[in-house]
Amino acid sequence: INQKGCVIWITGLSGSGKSSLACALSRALYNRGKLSYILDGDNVRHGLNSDLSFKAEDRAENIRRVGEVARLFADAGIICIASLISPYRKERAACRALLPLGDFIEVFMDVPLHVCEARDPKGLYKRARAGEIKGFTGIDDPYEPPLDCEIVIQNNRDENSSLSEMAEIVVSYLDQ
Ligand code: GGZ
Repeated sequence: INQKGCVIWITGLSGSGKSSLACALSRALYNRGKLSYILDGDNVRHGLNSDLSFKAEDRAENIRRVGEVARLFADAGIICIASLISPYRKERAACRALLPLGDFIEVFMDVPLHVCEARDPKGLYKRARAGEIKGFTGIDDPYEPPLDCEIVIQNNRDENSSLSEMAEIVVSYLDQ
């Protein structure tokens, strides 16, 4: 296999497009003959992390476990794409610290809350505003945006940047 493993860590609010970018990125890498694997928060929470809730300590554990699994993938030479809200800087930094310098690429989906809320693909923001979901990120639970990540993506899909263009931003970063 002609590739080196690494972790691409996509963080951002619910509805910011993390999962969509992860899929587009995986496709773009496949087209270049690169093997990747997606660890998506929403999916992993159905299996490996099905015992975890959304309270702070469980989110921290969710992130920790995904970080450890991502490291295993990277060790195996696979490009691991982790897409989780991962709202806390401390836990993201701990995941970064598991990898050799340069092998953890943090991507911030920089989408304003009001845009995510207007999209609301699963109606979760509506339910959070109605008080039916407690501790929803961005509404009544914190999100700490990265201060110095490798890539910032402004994802206002309707305006300019298409999914494949966003994926290309990450792919060209990896090419360097
Ligand atoms: C945030 C929640 C919550 C609460 C359910 N807060 O957009 P989605 O729906 O499909 O993805 C979100 C997913 C978040 O899981 P993560 O593992 O990425 O979160 S974290 O990194 O903070 O552990 C959202 C849904 O689960 N969801 N309840 N209270 N998102």
